[in-house]
Amino acid sequence: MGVINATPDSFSDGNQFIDPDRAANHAGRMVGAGAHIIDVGGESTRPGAEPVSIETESDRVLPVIRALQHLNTVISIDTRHATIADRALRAGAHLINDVAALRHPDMTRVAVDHGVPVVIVHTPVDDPQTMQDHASYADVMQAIVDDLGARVALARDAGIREIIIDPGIGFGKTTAHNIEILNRLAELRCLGCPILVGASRKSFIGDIVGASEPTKRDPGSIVAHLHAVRNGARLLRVHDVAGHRQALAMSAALSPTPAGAPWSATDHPPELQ
Ligand code: HH2
Repeated sequence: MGVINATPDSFSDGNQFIDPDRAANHAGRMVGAGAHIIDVGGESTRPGAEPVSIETESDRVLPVIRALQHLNTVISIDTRHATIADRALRAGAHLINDVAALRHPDMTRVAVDHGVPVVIVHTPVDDPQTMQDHASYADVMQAIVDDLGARVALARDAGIREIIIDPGIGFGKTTAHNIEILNRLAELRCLGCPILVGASRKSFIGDIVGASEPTKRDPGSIVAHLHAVRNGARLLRVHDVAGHRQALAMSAALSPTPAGAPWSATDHPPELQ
Protein backbone atom coordinates (compact mmCIF):
# COMPACT_ATOMS: atom_id res chain seq x y z
CA MET A 1 0.00 0.00 0.00
CA GLY A 2 1.63 3.25 -1.18
CA VAL A 3 0.89 6.46 0.72
CA ILE A 4 -0.43 9.69 -0.84
CA ASN A 5 -1.14 12.43 1.67
CA ALA A 6 -2.98 15.32 -0.01
CA THR A 7 -2.26 17.55 2.98
CA PRO A 8 -0.05 20.56 3.77
CA ASP A 9 1.11 19.10 7.10
CA SER A 10 1.69 15.32 6.93
CA PHE A 11 4.88 14.47 8.76
CA SER A 12 6.68 12.93 5.78
CA ASP A 13 5.08 13.97 2.48
CA GLY A 14 3.13 17.07 3.54
CA ASN A 15 2.66 19.70 0.81
CA GLN A 16 3.93 17.45 -1.97
CA PHE A 17 0.73 15.86 -3.29
CA ILE A 18 -2.08 18.37 -2.92
CA ASP A 19 -1.95 18.94 -6.67
CA PRO A 20 -3.89 16.02 -8.26
CA ASP A 21 -1.51 15.73 -11.24
CA ARG A 22 1.54 15.48 -8.97
CA ALA A 23 -0.31 12.98 -6.79
CA ALA A 24 -1.26 10.90 -9.85
CA ASN A 25 2.33 10.91 -11.15
CA HIS A 26 3.65 9.77 -7.80
CA ALA A 27 0.93 7.12 -7.48
CA GLY A 28 1.78 5.88 -11.00
CA ARG A 29 5.42 5.51 -9.97
CA MET A 30 4.40 3.58 -6.83
CA VAL A 31 2.17 1.25 -8.87
CA GLY A 32 5.02 0.78 -11.35
CA ALA A 33 7.29 -0.08 -8.42
CA GLY A 34 4.84 -2.76 -7.22
CA ALA A 35 2.19 -1.13 -5.01
CA HIS A 36 -1.17 -2.93 -5.15
CA ILE A 37 -3.12 -0.26 -3.27
CA ILE A 38 -2.82 3.54 -3.17
CA ASP A 39 -3.95 5.05 0.14
CA VAL A 40 -5.21 8.64 -0.16
CA GLY A 41 -5.58 10.84 2.92
CA GLY A 42 -6.60 14.47 3.36
CA GLU A 43 -6.09 14.95 7.10
CA SER A 44 -2.85 14.34 8.97
CA THR A 45 -3.24 12.03 11.97
CA ARG A 46 0.29 12.52 13.29
CA PRO A 47 0.37 13.19 17.04
CA GLY A 48 -0.80 16.75 17.73
CA ALA A 49 -2.21 17.37 14.22
CA GLU A 50 -4.94 20.00 13.83
CA PRO A 51 -8.30 18.58 12.66
CA VAL A 52 -9.62 19.84 9.32
CA SER A 53 -13.21 20.49 8.25
CA ILE A 54 -15.15 17.95 6.19
CA GLU A 55 -15.23 20.31 3.22
CA THR A 56 -11.46 20.91 3.34
CA GLU A 57 -10.76 17.17 3.57
CA SER A 58 -13.20 16.54 0.72
CA ASP A 59 -11.61 19.23 -1.46
CA ARG A 60 -8.21 17.62 -0.92
CA VAL A 61 -8.99 13.94 -1.51
CA LEU A 62 -11.73 13.87 -4.17
CA PRO A 63 -9.72 15.48 -7.00
CA VAL A 64 -6.82 13.14 -6.22
CA ILE A 65 -9.05 10.03 -6.25
CA ARG A 66 -10.51 11.12 -9.59
CA ALA A 67 -7.00 11.71 -10.97
CA LEU A 68 -5.96 8.15 -10.00
CA GLN A 69 -8.76 6.40 -11.89
CA HIS A 70 -6.69 5.79 -15.02
CA LEU A 71 -4.18 3.73 -13.01
CA ASN A 72 -6.69 0.88 -12.62
CA THR A 73 -5.38 0.15 -9.15
CA VAL A 74 -7.08 -0.37 -5.80
CA ILE A 75 -7.59 2.98 -4.02
CA SER A 76 -8.21 3.27 -0.30
CA ILE A 77 -9.53 6.34 1.48
CA ASP A 78 -7.67 7.11 4.71
CA THR A 79 -10.15 8.98 6.90
CA ARG A 80 -11.94 9.15 10.24
CA HIS A 81 -15.11 10.56 8.73
CA ALA A 82 -18.04 8.64 7.24
CA THR A 83 -19.01 11.54 4.94
CA ILE A 84 -15.52 11.57 3.43
CA ALA A 85 -15.52 7.79 3.01
CA ASP A 86 -18.91 7.92 1.28
CA ARG A 87 -17.85 10.70 -1.10
CA ALA A 88 -14.51 9.01 -1.82
CA LEU A 89 -16.14 5.67 -2.65
CA ARG A 90 -18.55 7.45 -5.01
CA ALA A 91 -15.55 9.16 -6.62
CA GLY A 92 -13.83 5.82 -7.30
CA ALA A 93 -12.15 4.57 -4.11
CA HIS A 94 -12.48 0.85 -3.32
CA LEU A 95 -11.85 0.42 0.40
CA ILE A 96 -12.00 2.37 3.64
CA ASN A 97 -8.91 2.81 5.82
CA ASP A 98 -10.63 3.93 9.02
CA VAL A 99 -8.08 5.42 11.42
CA ALA A 100 -10.90 5.82 13.97
CA ALA A 101 -11.58 2.04 13.95
CA LEU A 102 -15.33 2.15 13.17
CA ARG A 103 -16.05 4.24 16.29
CA HIS A 104 -18.61 6.19 14.32
CA PRO A 105 -21.68 4.08 13.45
CA ASP A 106 -22.15 6.01 10.20
CA MET A 107 -18.84 4.62 8.97
CA THR A 108 -20.11 1.05 9.41
CA ARG A 109 -23.28 1.96 7.49
CA VAL A 110 -21.22 3.47 4.63
CA ALA A 111 -19.05 0.34 4.43
CA VAL A 112 -22.10 -1.94 4.37
CA ASP A 113 -23.98 0.22 1.84
CA HIS A 114 -21.00 0.23 -0.54
CA GLY A 115 -20.04 -3.39 0.19
CA VAL A 116 -16.34 -2.52 0.53
CA PRO A 117 -13.49 -3.88 2.68
CA VAL A 118 -12.48 -1.89 5.76
CA VAL A 119 -9.15 -1.46 7.54
CA ILE A 120 -9.72 -1.11 11.29
CA VAL A 121 -6.78 0.74 12.88
CA HIS A 122 -6.25 0.56 16.64
CA THR A 123 -6.11 3.89 18.44
CA PRO A 124 -6.91 4.50 22.12
CA VAL A 125 -8.93 7.65 21.24
CA ASP A 126 -10.15 9.22 18.01
CA ASP A 127 -8.17 12.42 18.55
CA PRO A 128 -4.67 12.90 17.10
CA GLN A 129 -4.22 15.99 19.30
CA THR A 130 -4.45 14.04 22.56
CA MET A 131 -3.81 10.41 21.61
CA GLN A 132 -0.26 10.42 23.01
CA ASP A 133 -1.74 11.32 26.43
CA HIS A 134 -3.45 7.92 26.29
CA ALA A 135 -0.29 5.89 25.57
CA SER A 136 -0.66 3.84 28.72
CA TYR A 137 -1.47 0.12 28.73
CA ALA A 138 -1.10 -2.69 31.29
CA ASP A 139 -0.25 -4.93 28.31
CA VAL A 140 -0.22 -3.11 24.98
CA MET A 141 -0.65 -6.15 22.73
CA GLN A 142 -3.44 -7.62 24.83
CA ALA A 143 -5.23 -4.25 24.79
CA ILE A 144 -4.99 -4.14 20.98
CA VAL A 145 -6.18 -7.75 20.56
CA ASP A 146 -9.15 -7.12 22.89
CA ASP A 147 -10.12 -3.80 21.28
CA LEU A 148 -9.74 -4.94 17.67
CA GLY A 149 -11.45 -8.24 18.49
CA ALA A 150 -14.55 -6.40 19.77
CA ARG A 151 -14.58 -4.07 16.75
CA VAL A 152 -14.18 -6.96 14.28
CA ALA A 153 -17.13 -8.77 15.93
CA LEU A 154 -19.32 -5.65 15.63
CA ALA A 155 -18.24 -5.12 12.02
CA ARG A 156 -19.05 -8.74 11.13
CA ASP A 157 -22.44 -8.52 12.84
CA ALA A 158 -23.19 -5.35 10.87
CA GLY A 159 -22.46 -7.19 7.61
CA ILE A 160 -18.94 -6.08 6.70
CA ARG A 161 -17.41 -9.14 5.06
CA GLU A 162 -13.79 -8.14 4.36
CA ILE A 163 -11.98 -6.78 7.40
CA ILE A 164 -8.29 -5.94 7.65
CA ILE A 165 -6.82 -5.18 11.08
CA ASP A 166 -3.99 -2.80 11.93
CA PRO A 167 -2.36 -2.38 15.37
CA GLY A 168 -1.97 1.37 14.76
CA ILE A 169 1.77 1.91 15.05
CA GLY A 170 2.25 5.41 16.51
CA PHE A 171 -1.44 5.94 17.33
CA GLY A 172 -1.29 6.59 21.08
CA LYS A 173 1.84 4.43 21.44
CA THR A 174 5.35 5.11 22.76
CA THR A 175 8.53 3.91 21.04
CA ALA A 176 8.64 0.94 23.45
CA HIS A 177 5.00 0.08 22.63
CA ASN A 178 5.69 0.16 18.88
CA ILE A 179 8.66 -2.20 19.27
CA GLU A 180 6.64 -4.55 21.45
CA ILE A 181 3.79 -4.56 18.89
CA LEU A 182 6.16 -5.50 16.06
CA ASN A 183 7.69 -8.27 18.20
CA ARG A 184 4.32 -9.68 19.28
CA LEU A 185 2.39 -9.04 16.04
CA ALA A 186 1.62 -12.76 15.60
CA GLU A 187 -0.77 -12.52 18.57
CA LEU A 188 -3.19 -10.62 16.29
CA ARG A 189 -3.56 -13.66 14.05
CA CYS A 190 -6.12 -15.14 16.45
CA LEU A 191 -8.66 -12.61 15.08
CA GLY A 192 -8.61 -14.32 11.68
CA CYS A 193 -8.19 -11.14 9.59
CA PRO A 194 -5.35 -10.03 7.30
CA ILE A 195 -2.94 -7.78 9.23
CA LEU A 196 -1.75 -4.42 7.90
CA VAL A 197 1.21 -2.57 9.43
CA GLY A 198 2.14 1.07 8.86
CA ALA A 199 5.47 1.88 10.48
CA SER A 200 6.80 3.86 7.53
CA ARG A 201 9.07 6.76 8.54
CA LYS A 202 7.39 7.11 11.93
CA SER A 203 9.14 8.90 14.76
CA PHE A 204 9.93 5.76 16.79
CA ILE A 205 12.21 4.72 13.92
CA GLY A 206 13.89 8.13 14.14
CA ASP A 207 14.29 7.61 17.90
CA ILE A 208 16.08 4.31 17.34
CA VAL A 209 18.23 5.07 14.31
CA GLY A 210 18.86 8.73 15.13
CA ALA A 211 17.24 10.18 12.00
CA SER A 212 15.30 13.36 12.73
CA GLU A 213 14.28 13.81 9.06
CA PRO A 214 11.41 11.40 8.14
CA THR A 215 12.63 10.85 4.57
CA LYS A 216 15.91 9.50 5.99
CA ARG A 217 14.08 6.67 7.83
CA ASP A 218 13.39 4.30 4.90
CA PRO A 219 16.08 1.70 5.76
CA GLY A 220 14.76 1.48 9.35
CA SER A 221 11.18 1.30 8.01
CA ILE A 222 12.06 -1.59 5.72
CA VAL A 223 13.63 -3.61 8.52
CA ALA A 224 10.63 -2.97 10.79
CA HIS A 225 8.27 -4.08 8.02
CA LEU A 226 10.25 -7.22 7.15
CA HIS A 227 10.01 -8.15 10.82
CA ALA A 228 6.25 -7.49 10.66
CA VAL A 229 5.86 -9.75 7.60
CA ARG A 230 7.75 -12.53 9.37
CA ASN A 231 5.30 -12.11 12.27
CA GLY A 232 2.18 -12.27 10.11
CA ALA A 233 1.62 -8.92 8.34
CA ARG A 234 0.03 -9.31 4.88
CA LEU A 235 -0.12 -5.64 3.92
CA LEU A 236 2.36 -2.84 4.49
CA ARG A 237 1.54 0.88 4.28
CA VAL A 238 4.73 2.54 2.99
CA HIS A 239 6.16 5.68 1.43
CA ASP A 240 9.11 3.96 -0.32
CA VAL A 241 7.42 1.26 -2.42
CA ALA A 242 10.43 0.42 -4.60
CA GLY A 243 12.72 -0.09 -1.60
CA HIS A 244 10.17 -2.31 0.13
CA ARG A 245 9.52 -4.46 -2.93
CA GLN A 246 13.25 -5.02 -3.37
CA ALA A 247 13.69 -5.95 0.29
CA LEU A 248 10.65 -8.27 0.27
CA ALA A 249 11.81 -10.05 -2.87
CA MET A 250 15.28 -10.58 -1.39
CA SER A 251 13.86 -11.71 1.93
CA ALA A 252 11.52 -14.18 0.18
CA ALA A 253 14.41 -15.60 -1.84
CA LEU A 254 16.37 -16.19 1.35
CA SER A 255 13.61 -17.72 3.49
CA PRO A 256 9.92 -18.61 3.18
CA THR A 257 7.28 -16.59 5.06
CA PRO A 258 5.73 -18.19 8.18
CA ALA A 259 2.70 -19.13 6.06
CA GLY A 260 5.00 -21.40 4.08
CA ALA A 261 4.78 -19.69 0.70
CA PRO A 262 7.51 -17.25 -0.27
CA TRP A 263 6.35 -13.69 -0.99
CA SER A 264 6.52 -13.23 -4.73
CA ALA A 265 7.15 -9.83 -6.30
CA THR A 266 4.06 -10.39 -8.47
CA ASP A 267 1.70 -11.60 -5.72
CA HIS A 268 -1.52 -9.67 -5.14
CA PRO A 269 -3.15 -9.86 -1.72
CA PRO A 270 -5.87 -12.48 -2.42
CA GLU A 271 -8.43 -10.71 -0.19
CA LEU A 272 -8.44 -7.69 -2.50
CA GLN A 273 -8.41 -9.29 -5.95
N1 HH2 B 1 -0.64 5.81 9.75
C1 HH2 B 1 -0.91 7.05 9.33
C2 HH2 B 1 -2.05 7.30 8.56
N2 HH2 B 1 -2.87 6.30 8.18
N3 HH2 B 1 -3.42 4.02 8.20
C3 HH2 B 1 -3.17 2.77 8.61
N4 HH2 B 1 -3.97 1.75 8.24
N5 HH2 B 1 -2.08 2.47 9.39
C4 HH2 B 1 -1.22 3.43 9.80
O1 HH2 B 1 -0.26 3.10 10.55
C5 HH2 B 1 -1.46 4.78 9.39
C6 HH2 B 1 -2.59 5.03 8.58
C7 HH2 B 1 0.00 8.18 9.70
O2 HH2 B 1 1.06 8.32 8.75
P1 HH2 B 1 1.06 9.32 7.48
O3 HH2 B 1 -0.21 9.25 6.72
O4 HH2 B 1 2.26 9.00 6.67
O5 HH2 B 1 1.22 10.77 8.08
P2 HH2 B 1 0.16 11.88 8.48
O6 HH2 B 1 -0.79 11.29 9.46
O7 HH2 B 1 0.98 12.98 9.08
O8 HH2 B 1 -0.56 12.31 7.24
